[in-house]
Amino acid sequence: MRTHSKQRLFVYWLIVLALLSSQAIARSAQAEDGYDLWLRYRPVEAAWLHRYQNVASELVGGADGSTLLAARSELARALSGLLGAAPRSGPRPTRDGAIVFGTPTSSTVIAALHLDLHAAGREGYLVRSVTIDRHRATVIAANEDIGVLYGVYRFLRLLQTREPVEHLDVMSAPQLQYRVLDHWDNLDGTVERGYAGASIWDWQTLPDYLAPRYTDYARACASLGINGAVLTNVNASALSLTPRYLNKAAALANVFRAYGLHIYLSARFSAPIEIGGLKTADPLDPAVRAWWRAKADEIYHIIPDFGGFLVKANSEGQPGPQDYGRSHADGANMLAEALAPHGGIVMWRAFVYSQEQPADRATQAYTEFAPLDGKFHDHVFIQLKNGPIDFQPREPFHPLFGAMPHTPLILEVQITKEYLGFATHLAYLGPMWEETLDADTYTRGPGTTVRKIISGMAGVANIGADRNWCGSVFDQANWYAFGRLAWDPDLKSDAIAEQWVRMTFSNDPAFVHPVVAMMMGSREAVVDYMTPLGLHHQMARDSHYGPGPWVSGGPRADWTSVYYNRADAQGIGFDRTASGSNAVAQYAPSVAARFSSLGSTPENLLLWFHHLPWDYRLPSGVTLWDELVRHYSRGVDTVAAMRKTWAGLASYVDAERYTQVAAFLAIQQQEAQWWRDASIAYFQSLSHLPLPKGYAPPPYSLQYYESLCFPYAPGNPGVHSPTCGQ
Ligand code: BDP
Repeated sequence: MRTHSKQRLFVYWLIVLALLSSQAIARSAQAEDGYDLWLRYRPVEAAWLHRYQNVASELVGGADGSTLLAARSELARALSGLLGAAPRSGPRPTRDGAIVFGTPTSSTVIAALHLDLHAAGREGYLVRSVTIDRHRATVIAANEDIGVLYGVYRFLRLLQTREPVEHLDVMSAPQLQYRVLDHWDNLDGTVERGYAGASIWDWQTLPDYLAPRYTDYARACASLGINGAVLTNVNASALSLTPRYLNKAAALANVFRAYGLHIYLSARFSAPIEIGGLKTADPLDPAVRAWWRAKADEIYHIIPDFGGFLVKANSEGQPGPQDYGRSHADGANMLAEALAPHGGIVMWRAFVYSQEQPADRATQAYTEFAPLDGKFHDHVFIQLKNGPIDFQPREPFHPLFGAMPHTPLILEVQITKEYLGFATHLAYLGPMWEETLDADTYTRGPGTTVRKIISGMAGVANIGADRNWCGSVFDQANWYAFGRLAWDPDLKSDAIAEQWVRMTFSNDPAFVHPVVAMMMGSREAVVDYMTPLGLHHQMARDSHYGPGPWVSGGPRADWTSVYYNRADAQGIGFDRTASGSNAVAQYAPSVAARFSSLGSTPENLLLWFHHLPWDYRLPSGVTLWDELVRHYSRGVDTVAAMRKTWAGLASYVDAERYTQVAAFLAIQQQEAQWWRDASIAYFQSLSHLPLPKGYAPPPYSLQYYESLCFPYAPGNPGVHSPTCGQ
């Protein structure tokens, strides 16, 4: 009996232990809520532990200055997470495996190495395996402290992605000077085109409360080399330039400074009237000019490293210099003159088009800005969206990239997926941006690619107060890819995806390979089920949620879908050749010739440049109508395959992130089907053609799809009673 009860007790304790440890596992799985982004620093596998411990046993450096302290604290945090214990610290290497970090000025150990840091420039770094006092060490050196911090993140990335680190010699410097996130955040906490909850800037509690999240935001940005953040929406409120809000912005700048992150604000052109009490905002009026100069002085007094202004002027109803008969150059130069004495810049957007203008919307920015080339102040940068319309799933490159050789240009991309399925659709945007960077403008002969022309990249942020920052885990990859490409636009999007997957989920090749493949095909899937073969701007009015190829009427033609698809009983597509709007003429002659001829227009841009009959035969022999149906259906099939891939990977991912991705993929599949069916239903009502064999008809009538209405779709805070179903 007694032995029996002992056994029972033993079994009892075994069960208790099993329960406790399963709870611990559940808890650790729960901890993976996405907050840590790609900076998770989870323990490395046993096989790597010893190797990495041998190169990270001691920290030497980072005694003074907030940036070096940030570098030290990131190293300590990361190494204790990855290797289980924080390395010891000392003034010099005392054993093999020290990490020596700093600048020749901050570190005598580094100064004594006489490293050639010329190529590192102001923000770059060198990570090199060296011998110091007969001890093997890794030096992370730079000319400025911020380069050291960037180098630390590079070194940590090597560990996180399980690269060998014994023989390093990595020199890296950013190719682009401006690497900026544009937040479209409003002072009331809403976010225009935001799908990740409310704004992360809590204006109400600033400047007194500094949420830890602000530091984590800056860490994430610095880990990618992002060096600027525009805090406020391009549809700007003048209030953000009043002392109350400037003090709040200054508090954020104080947090960001250590991480090399400069803040910028969107400037409302009419601010001199709205908050300055002037009668005009005419950029040639001396009182207006004086007001902006005083405003710039005031800002720099409290934010000495302020980056400058981002301006949306005379665009979609925003005020601007044209309200006074002045040009964009007059307006931009006035602001530049106010900022330049302090080193600030103006990022002036070329996203302009006017409803009074009968010309093809795709041509209007070029028409207004190309003649102004060379007329801007040195501190003005013209910011261009990747394509001539508006962040569509696929656009050709913006013709202005090839038309302003005397003006520094910033490429603006949209990280938040306004037109690619919000946060619920898995669409990795790396390939899309790579496509733009790769585009050859031919303006100085072959090889004049967009990446060679630009001075900076701006990304419309997808960040909000959601616990996982971006609304979905896979949308974090787009923040990541933006930052990596802004540092080095030569990077390949598949390599970036692989790094991100390894850091965000797992280094196991059985997980990495299928997930990277899924990501790499995901943007094309969206193009397929939303806007194949060069179609564009086919989404629902205002909210941009779901399909709306039938959208017509309303306040302006260039906000409708029919304006862009031009579909009727005969055919579909926008003729932008010489027989149509002649937008092709805005490109260099060889590019114009390629887009003008049907034979040489890339098939994926066919209907962007050409209006074609439904029965037009593609080189494959398939008719345009059949090919459209095939693309719509292929998009849905790709999403179904992505779902299947993900379902097979559950064992590699914690339950919380796995479940959300799986659920979102299910939503994406439903919505891809909806896009396909609604688009086919509408276009078939015009073409009157049968579906090709084997393709299922839409399950509902066109009237049904047209009647769907979503007044509270996210990301559209300004519109209180959106029109539905038109
Ligand atoms: C469009 C958005 C709108 C923005 C505008 C812009 O729908 O919310 O204000 O771009 O970039 O894509 O200014």
